[in-house]
Amino acid sequence: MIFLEVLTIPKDDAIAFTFFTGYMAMLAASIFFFFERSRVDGKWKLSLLVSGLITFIAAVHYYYMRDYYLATGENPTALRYIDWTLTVPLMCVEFYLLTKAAGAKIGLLWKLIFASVWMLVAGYIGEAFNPEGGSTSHSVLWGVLSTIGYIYILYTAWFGEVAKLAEASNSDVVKKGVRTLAWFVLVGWAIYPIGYMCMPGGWLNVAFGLGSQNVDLFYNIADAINKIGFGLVVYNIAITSSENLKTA
Ligand SMILES: *C/C=C(C)/C=C/C=C(C)/C=C/C1=C(C)CCCC1(C)C
Repeated sequence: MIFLEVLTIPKDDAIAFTFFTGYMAMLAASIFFFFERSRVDGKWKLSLLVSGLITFIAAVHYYYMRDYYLATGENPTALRYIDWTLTVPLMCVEFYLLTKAAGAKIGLLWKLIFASVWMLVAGYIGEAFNPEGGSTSHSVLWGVLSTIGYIYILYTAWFGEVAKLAEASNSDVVKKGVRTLAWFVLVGWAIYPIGYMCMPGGWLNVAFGLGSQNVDLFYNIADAINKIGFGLVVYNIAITSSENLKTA
């Protein structure tokens, strides 16, 4: 007899639950962004396409991460970082597209992409090469190196080039929108290091006994907030300024 093993969610597994809802939410958001493209003014279509690509790339990775997690009970670290290495630079593209009308140069985009790749490569080394049983010094060293990239992006969004260009923009919608995205980077992105510190040897793991399964719990919640929320802010900017155009 052949038994086909069907993977289902155990009733008490909150992390599996967030993997499944995360997958569905990312997929639904992508369909929404792709369809809504037809309703916005031409200059916003690329921004909405990028919003949809961010959630779509995440949806595909969630599809695999869900199954990986159910089958092994482990953190899908490689899939997670492949997802982020594609989607975080696309979020940098969103900042660039929003500030382009105010004079943003392509160099700004490259600096943001470099900082995000730095942040993610260091984070990956921290997680994937954490010695068996967990090492605090390893996790702290790579966590701190990663944070340098994060702070650079944070600084650029709040006080640096992105903030200055948005301030100089003649559109109030863009000004307010970029400020909202900067809040996402400050508050929403800060959830990731919390998840990181739950790995074996990480500060929260050592100090409060938070198990390594919490890494995925924090990452899944943060991804939903940041990828879908970020996209909705961009959508809101696009639809509001398209409507302003129509009524003007
Ligand atoms: C859609 C995915 C996003 C927006 C991912 C963002 C990821 C981060 C901001 C990760 C940051 C990290 C640190 C600041 C230090 C510890 C290692 C990381 C990679 C978790």
